[in-house]
Amino acid sequence: MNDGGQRRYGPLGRTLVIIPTYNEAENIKPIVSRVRAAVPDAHILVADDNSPDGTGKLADELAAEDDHVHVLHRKGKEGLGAAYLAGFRWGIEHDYGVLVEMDADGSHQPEELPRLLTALKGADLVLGSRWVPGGRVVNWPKSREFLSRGGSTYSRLLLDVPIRDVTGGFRAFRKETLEGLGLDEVASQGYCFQVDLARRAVAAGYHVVEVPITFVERELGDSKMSRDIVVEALWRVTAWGVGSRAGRLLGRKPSDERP
Ligand SMILES: Nc1nc2c(ncn2[C@@H]2O[C@H](COP(=O)(O)OP(=O)(O)O)[C@@H](O)[C@H]2O)c(=O)[nH]1
Ligand SMILES: [Mg+2]
Repeated sequence: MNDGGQRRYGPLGRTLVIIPTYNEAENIKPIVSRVRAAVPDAHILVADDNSPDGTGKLADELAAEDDHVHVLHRKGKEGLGAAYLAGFRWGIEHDYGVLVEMDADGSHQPEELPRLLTALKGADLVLGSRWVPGGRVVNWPKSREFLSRGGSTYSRLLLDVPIRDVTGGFRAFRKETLEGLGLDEVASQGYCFQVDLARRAVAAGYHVVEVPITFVERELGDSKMSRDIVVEALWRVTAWGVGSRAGRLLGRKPSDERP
């Protein structure tokens, strides 16, 4: 993370809020209307993995009556990461200047989006953060808070990323930032997708800013968090950390040996 102090940032361009969905039938209409009210100029892309509960069809109904709403129908459940990658590609192709990640379940409050977008005027990437001063979580079981804080701390230390909330999923990217992250090589499927993008942004020297948010646990529908997702995150983060440390050690060797 550089300080960004010397940089001049271009205008933001049009905003696309990408909302990945899998079985969010109770949540999709309320969340779309909250986004429309909070950021009326922004467009929304629902990236639905053929939800068995008909979320995709509900999204189609919203799109039919509102030209700011779009739907990307995907063939089946392939994880959050794959849905976002497809959404980013769609957004870049359609020439949006800002791409936002946001959950469908109300945990990320659309009313906080204007603050993220304001911060993006002086940054390459803005992260909504639960774990900076002013950030908080509401109604989260202690076990989830422990997992999230632990995952962030482990990732921060192992990957040397100076970010307090590395796993969060309420984020605003400039298009150019996404284009510089090497998205074609991203293999992460579940929530470690977020860690992967954060570490790539830091490694590429982008100016990353954390903005405090209030994360509210969902009231309707079920979490898709699973043991497999945690296991994937743990092994990938560990492999990245060990790999980059080993690389640095090997990289340093020739100069160490120089007389
Ligand atoms: N398209 C798609 N969306 C997903 C998938 N898994 C989770 N999501 C969505 O990602 C967001 C976050 O998931 P959620 O279950 O709320 O996770 P939690 O907040 O960590 O418990 C929600 O909008 C989900 O519907 C998936 O495999 N495909
Ligand atoms: Mg959630």
